Amino acid sequence: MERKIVLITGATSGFGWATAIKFAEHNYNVIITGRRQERLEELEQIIKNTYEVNVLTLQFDIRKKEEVNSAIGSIPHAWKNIDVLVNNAGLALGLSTIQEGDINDWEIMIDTNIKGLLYISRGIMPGMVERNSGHIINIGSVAGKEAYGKGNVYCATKFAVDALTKSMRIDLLPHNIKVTSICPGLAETEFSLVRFKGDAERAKVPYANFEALTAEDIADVVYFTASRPAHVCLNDIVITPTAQANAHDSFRKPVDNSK
Ligand code: NDP
Ligand code: 8X3
Repeated sequence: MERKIVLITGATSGFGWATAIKFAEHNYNVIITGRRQERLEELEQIIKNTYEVNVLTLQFDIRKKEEVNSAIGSIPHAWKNIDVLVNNAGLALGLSTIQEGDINDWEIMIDTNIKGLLYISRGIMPGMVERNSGHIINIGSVAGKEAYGKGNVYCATKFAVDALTKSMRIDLLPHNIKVTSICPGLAETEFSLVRFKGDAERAKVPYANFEALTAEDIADVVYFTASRPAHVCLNDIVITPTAQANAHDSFRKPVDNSK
């Protein structure tokens, strides 16, 4: 049987990296994308050394529509029938009140998390429509379900992902295309290092005294979602660590300073 094909954006780290490995483990040919070419090559080698599947790397900045279009245009014929698109590339930049927000950070988040997702989806959806088959999995966030203090623009971008997921599901309904959003809570990846612009000490804080989700936890759910029977579409999945109830309420173990 012909192998299925998955395209994962933001596969150079975190959820995307783990998701690429998970789909390869399940015999998918994988298209991995991101800006960091050396990471793409490293992941390609890991997958090829471990699984008997094919890997295609596409290096581009998802904020740049010409780069996205040219990457999509460069996909060889044998790779064109993409079964699953995982819209994962994204980031938060900064954590500050809206009145003190950095406009440049806002633009990068909007360009990546909303416009980037739209650019790649616009390139891939027509093929799915033509084949009357496909699955789009958008990585949202608990931040797209409830706004939290200082989250403002990041939360807004993830609310947009939520709205786009719902809209895609409606518009793609006649074309037999599944659309899912997966909305994680706190997960330990490079996310906080990016949010705090390389400040490793500050990046540790969200995960202190707390068992966060791992990238593999999310990859499991992404694959589970993609592997349901043809007539089943999981619409919206919120997944948090057991110690987190929502975007606001987390339980952190008290620190024992007596030892
Ligand atoms: P990471 O920082 O580990 O990974 C982010 C990925 O996005 C990288 O592969 C990065 O690749 C890619 N990316 C970022 N900007 C661009 C760009 N301009 N062009 C192309 N690719 C880009 O974070 P996570 O794995 O945690 O995050 C993945 C997704 O999950 C994001 O959408 C995030 O908002 C969401 N999320 C994360 C949570 C968490 O707690 N970690 C919780 C809920 C949602 P490169 O830098 O090589 O371009
Ligand atoms: C990432 C989770 O709570 O840091 O989307 O915004 S949170």
